[in-house]
Amino acid sequence: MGRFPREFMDVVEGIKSMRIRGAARIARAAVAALRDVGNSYEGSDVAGFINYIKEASKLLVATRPTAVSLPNGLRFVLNKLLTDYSLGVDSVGELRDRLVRYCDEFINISREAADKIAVFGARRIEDGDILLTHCNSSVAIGVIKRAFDEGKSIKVFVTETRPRFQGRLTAEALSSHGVETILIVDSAARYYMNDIDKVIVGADAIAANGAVVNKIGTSLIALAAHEARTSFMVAAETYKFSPDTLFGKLIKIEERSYEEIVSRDWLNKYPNINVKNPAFDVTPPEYIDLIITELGVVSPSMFPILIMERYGAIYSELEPWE
Ligand code: RI2
Repeated sequence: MGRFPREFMDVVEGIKSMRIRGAARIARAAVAALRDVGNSYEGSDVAGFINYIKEASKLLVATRPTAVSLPNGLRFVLNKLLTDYSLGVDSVGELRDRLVRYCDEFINISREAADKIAVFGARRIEDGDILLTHCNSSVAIGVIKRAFDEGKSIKVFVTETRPRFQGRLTAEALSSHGVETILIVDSAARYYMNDIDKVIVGADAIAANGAVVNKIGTSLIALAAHEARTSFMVAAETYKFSPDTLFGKLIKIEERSYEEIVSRDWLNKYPNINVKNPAFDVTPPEYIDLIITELGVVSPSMFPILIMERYGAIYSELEPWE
């Protein structure tokens, strides 16, 4: 048996393999796993407990590199816990209780943020709008469902989102909610763009210049929307902000296995073919009209200002799990 319980390692593997996926969901799953692993810690050595939590956090952070919601969720919890520890909270029982409280706090903040974004975002959708969405963003879906629930008659084009077809999940979710849904291949986005009133997508990370990192293909859709003068909206919680980008670091784009695109057998027949599979791309702020956050709706250039005003100097060179 390894250092961590099987249930914990299942979550780590689940995030890596994308059984648990979607930026908001992986942040909540990681924080919940940290809470549970802390709860299962046996022993009374406080330094040992802190070390255990840091090690568990490192494993979670290493699962997927792009969705900054995951490290941000862990930072939220660990910064509070380590402050308590440095201020002299010195029993494992007390630290464990606080860990549980901070984890639950983050999970609630995340859920409430999505609810608020749905309210703010739905106000930007008008009766009769034809929308387009890409991939499977729980937050963008929340906005669309809310607009529908408010009685607006809307129609949604959904891209299938190759190579993993998360768009099918979106089509299932929207159609079973009663929303008129049209599933298209990703490359049909420009073909239909003149019929679309608004594009709405989620985000895995947002940079200090307001650029949005989201599922591969998003930036092509944004380009087509820009050309057609179709409004392009992003629905994202403030914890999708990447603090590293304030200091010139780039958001790492996850490169996934070629086997998500072609089989190993097929590729073995053509040794000169190289397959690339980046999971995300970057949409520049010029192509984004607005970002819907739980604190309100802002232009991409206002997004970092909003973050700094709300959270202050949030950057620290040393990660709490280091
Ligand atoms: P919510 C997903 O990433 C998609 O890129 C989606 O747009 C984004 O996370 C945000 O999703 P993946 O895990 O946080 O499918 O809005 O690679 O649910």
